[in-house]
Amino acid sequence: MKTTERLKIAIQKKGRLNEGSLKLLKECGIGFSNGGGRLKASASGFPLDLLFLRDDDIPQYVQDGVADIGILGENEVLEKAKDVDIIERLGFSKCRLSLALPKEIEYTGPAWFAGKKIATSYPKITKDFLTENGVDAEIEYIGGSVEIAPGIGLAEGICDIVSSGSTLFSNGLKEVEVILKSEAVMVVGRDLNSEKQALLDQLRFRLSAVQAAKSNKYIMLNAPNDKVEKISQLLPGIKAPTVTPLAEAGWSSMQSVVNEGAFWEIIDELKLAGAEGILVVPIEKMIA
Ligand code: PRT
Ligand code: ZN
Repeated sequence: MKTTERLKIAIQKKGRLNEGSLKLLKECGIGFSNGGGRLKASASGFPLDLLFLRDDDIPQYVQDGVADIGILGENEVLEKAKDVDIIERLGFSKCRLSLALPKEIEYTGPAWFAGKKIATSYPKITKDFLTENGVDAEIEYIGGSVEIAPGIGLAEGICDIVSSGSTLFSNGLKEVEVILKSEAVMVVGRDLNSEKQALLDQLRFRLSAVQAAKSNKYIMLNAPNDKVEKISQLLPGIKAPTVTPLAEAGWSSMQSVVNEGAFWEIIDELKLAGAEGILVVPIEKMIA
């Protein structure tokens, strides 16, 4: 289909999501040049315009149609609760949103927070969690450096993003409840026209090829001919493995695709079955 439309994607201007978002687009064959920290850029390799925004603003802009799609943390999508749908989980910027307390406190479960004050930049998600657990606590919104709140007497506990846990640790806090496991996601507004929808489908096709490639590896190995059948059963692949004769009589080369997780489970079995010279290499794109 010929189209004059261009899809508009909002990504974080600077911060933890910026690099991962641009890398993912690049892996989808989409490049751009952004001289001088502009707000907007036109991509090459796909009819796409990029808008560089604060992540907090992305749900609103996508809801209003200023951008058609956006990449941001799931935590921010749920907190802002705008009219947008999550259509892809992108697997980077993984973190969790957790409740934390001074480490010396004995935590007894969500009821501990009843009548207490919790400092957070995520008042909605925190409130929803408390409501679900039937706990009535006071929420104190603060925009940043939430981890210092208990130390300065602003609140008894906090609800904040945790990644390695070192920020909590160095502030004498411990994580007591994980409210949300978050990662970067792609969101879409509710009314794309059909041309933009078709572009989005193409972009998602590229994304799925990139994501599939990341979770699979290409495996090559040598095997005695009489072991080929047994080894074939161990290698799931997209279809059956490719088997070609080696220059050495009685031996074959076998090639297949394996899920990265499954690879470590079958490696011992492959060796036991007689596989030698096993090579595992990354796949750049995978279309099943
Ligand atoms: O300027 P803008 O508003 O766009 O950026 P921002 O400052 O709001 O966001 P930014 O760039 O800090 O984070 C963007 C998104 O990255 C978040 O919404 C999360 O989805 C995700 N993310 C992943 C994180 C972290 N990891 C993270 N570690 N966001 C924040 N942190 C902070 C956290 O707030 C805490 O202070 O890092 C500290 C904890 O890290 P650890 O490793 O010490 O546990
Ligand atoms: Zn932000």
